Amino acid sequence: MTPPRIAVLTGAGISAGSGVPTFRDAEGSLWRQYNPQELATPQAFRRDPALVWEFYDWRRQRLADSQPNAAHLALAEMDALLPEFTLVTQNIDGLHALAGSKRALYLHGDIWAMRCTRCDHKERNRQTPLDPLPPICPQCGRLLRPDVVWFGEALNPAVLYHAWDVFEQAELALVVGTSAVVYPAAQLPLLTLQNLGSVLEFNTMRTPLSEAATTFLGPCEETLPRWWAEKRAEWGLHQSGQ
Ligand code: BJW
Ligand code: ZN
Repeated sequence: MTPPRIAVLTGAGISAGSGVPTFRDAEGSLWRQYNPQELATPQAFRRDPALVWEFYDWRRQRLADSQPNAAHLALAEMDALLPEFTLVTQNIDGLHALAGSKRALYLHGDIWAMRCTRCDHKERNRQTPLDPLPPICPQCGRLLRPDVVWFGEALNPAVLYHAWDVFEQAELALVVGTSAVVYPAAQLPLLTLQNLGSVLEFNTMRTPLSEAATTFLGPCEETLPRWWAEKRAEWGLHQSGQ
């Protein structure tokens, strides 16, 4: 049987099994009692750049020791074995790339990248902890900021249009570990449904998408590899490395 054209949307829940706090769970709110949703804004950065940088520096330090889990690895294998497959992630943690996913679209940027608030300087580094903090532009001496997309900021249009296209064309969308409340990402699986494709959701809880999707309730690091192992056999695909 030929595999369908597949689009995948991932969110913070896929990295929960790797020890990375999600945005909207209790642990995600533990950093000095701040709600991460209040720190991930341009207003917060304008008000107190040092505080926002400390938050990102803390997350970078936690991520430096994190490893991809079985859900990231299953998606990397899909990427290698399926002819028509695109992964779109809201995550900035870099764990998909570490798992071996080659063709991912990053909607919300990259925690390991930073850019100048004034000139066109951009850089990528994995230094933890950052020194100096906040980091300064080597080109013009102004503040650098994390190269991520905060609330109220526009996503990279080329990346977003590509993601729209992928979900519009998909016969099957897999939605993994996202609360499906942040737009425009949350709209993507709706495009697949509009075009009569199906949506499978892998989450520990039901979400606003669940009514229109088939939901596999449970940790995605268990449910997704199980689903993939079944489909891989059904579609006659061979496990990578064999
Ligand atoms: C597990 C699990 C396990 C746990 N296994 N599952 C339309 C309607 C309403 C509002 C808007 C709209 N359009 C735009 C907006 C405003 C806003 C928005 O969506 N607000 C909503 C909250 C209402 N959107 C924006 O502002 C966006 N920008 C925009 O639209 O700009 C317009 C514009 C155009 C032109 C010029 C200017 C502007 C930008 C959104 C950027 C979001 N950025 C963040 C921060 C990124 C950097 C960082 O990481 O620090 O992205 S916010 C945060 O939310 C982060 C995440 O990527 C994103 C999504 O969160 P996610 O991944 O879903 O995580 P959680 O924690 O919410 O959920 C985890 C899930 O996992 C849960 O469901 C758990 O149950 C589950 N789970 N363990 C499986 N083991
Ligand atoms: Zn600069």
